Amino acid sequence: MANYLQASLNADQLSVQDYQKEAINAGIVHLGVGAFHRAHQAVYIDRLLAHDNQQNWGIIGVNIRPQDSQAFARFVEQKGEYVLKTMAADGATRYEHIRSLIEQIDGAQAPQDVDAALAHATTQLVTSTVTEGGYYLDENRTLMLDHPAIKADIEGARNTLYAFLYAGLKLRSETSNGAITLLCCDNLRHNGELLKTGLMQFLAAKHDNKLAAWVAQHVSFPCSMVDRITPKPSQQHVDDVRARFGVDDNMTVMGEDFIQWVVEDNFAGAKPPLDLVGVQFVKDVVPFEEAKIRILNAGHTCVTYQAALKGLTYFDEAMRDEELKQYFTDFIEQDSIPAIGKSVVDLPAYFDIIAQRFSNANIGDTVERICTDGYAKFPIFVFPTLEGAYKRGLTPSKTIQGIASWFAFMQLSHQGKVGTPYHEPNKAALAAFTNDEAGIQAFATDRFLWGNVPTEFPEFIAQLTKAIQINMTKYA
Ligand code: CS2
Repeated sequence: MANYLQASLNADQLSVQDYQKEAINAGIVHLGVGAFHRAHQAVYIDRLLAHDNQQNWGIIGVNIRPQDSQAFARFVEQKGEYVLKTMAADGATRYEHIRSLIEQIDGAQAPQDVDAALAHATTQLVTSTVTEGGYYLDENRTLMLDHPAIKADIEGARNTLYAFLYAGLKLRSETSNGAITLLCCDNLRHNGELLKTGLMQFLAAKHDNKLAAWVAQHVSFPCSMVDRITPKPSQQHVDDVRARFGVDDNMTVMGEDFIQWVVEDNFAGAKPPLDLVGVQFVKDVVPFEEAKIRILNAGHTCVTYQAALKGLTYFDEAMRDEELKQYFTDFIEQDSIPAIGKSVVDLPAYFDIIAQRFSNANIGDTVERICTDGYAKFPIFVFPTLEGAYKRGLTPSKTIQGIASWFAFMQLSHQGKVGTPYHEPNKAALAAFTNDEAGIQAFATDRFLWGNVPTEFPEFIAQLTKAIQINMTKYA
């Protein structure tokens, strides 16, 4: 694909970083090569590879899910290369040819190759984007040992990232023995700590004290905040790339022009000097992470179900809907920012930027994408504001409105009355939330979703019940 693209139609419209791919060596293994990775981390690394003496940071892209093997095979055919299109709110667009994923391994087919990559002395860093639900931790940060995927992995299967990390780190401890950094790039609060606690509990369940001791000595788990709105690539986008550059790019991605990555400066392995390409290394990521999760992600989550119930397709349409725009502002100003309290981040300024990004009409981010996976998202994105506000003596009524709209969406979607499809990997967990007294009670007291809030602040139950009734009447 490299040559094809370079010699392609309109090659002058496609920017490419100035390095020879043949001269690049791998230094990073990435687990979960989804659209977000391809539009974010792979782009930073692509830029880094063009700097003097930074040719040892190529990425080995690893697929860990059997259901993604087919799509991954196409990526392998493309030698890991693809076109990224970014779009600014003013309409400016840019096409980039990204080449930093220099090797691909389908872990679902060849798990031992992943182990070898993780064990290799030149591998300094392992990054992961396996979605928020991919870490299998409950509200107490306890690994879900009863979950079928985790259960099977403890017995030697390969379903989750823990099974891959276990086998790879074990081999590493027995061979090259080098220190290594595991950098979680999913939207979880304190994501590095969560990855660490999940992995340590997995090792305990495997009764592998020796490896646990090795990990404690040789591995670091920095936290990081990652950000770029990356819509699902539309058919129109794929067609545009084909027409413009004459290639059938199955892995092309599109995103907004904004990009940010803040990383805790805590590397056990060698550290890629990503500050050369705009990454911020900081001592404490928490304030950045909290701001992003509670304003951007929670903003998305609390608005999106209302947008779906109103029949909107694209998220920027919600920002042009008077009621939803006002709701979003109120949610952030009345609930999110007060619940965060003091921060080194200028929260009102940060909110303004996010409101502008959400209004970008050129990216075509769908309400459907943002509605996906609600059960995993609410506890991470929305719960901290709910709890934080109550703890400060406030009633988080806008947050409750967002939660109630999700409940109404679930019900009406179940009845086939909402146009937006609901993709929910945890559908079984929602089964008890029926539209009656018992169902609403089960929803309002679900510990995975709301932790101790219903017991510590029992008024939440009545307030949510009332909001649900209002939403059900409004949208039915
Ligand atoms: C979104 C995120 O899925 C979601 O709910 O909020 O995918 C969001 O677009 C990214 O985190 C932006 O960095």
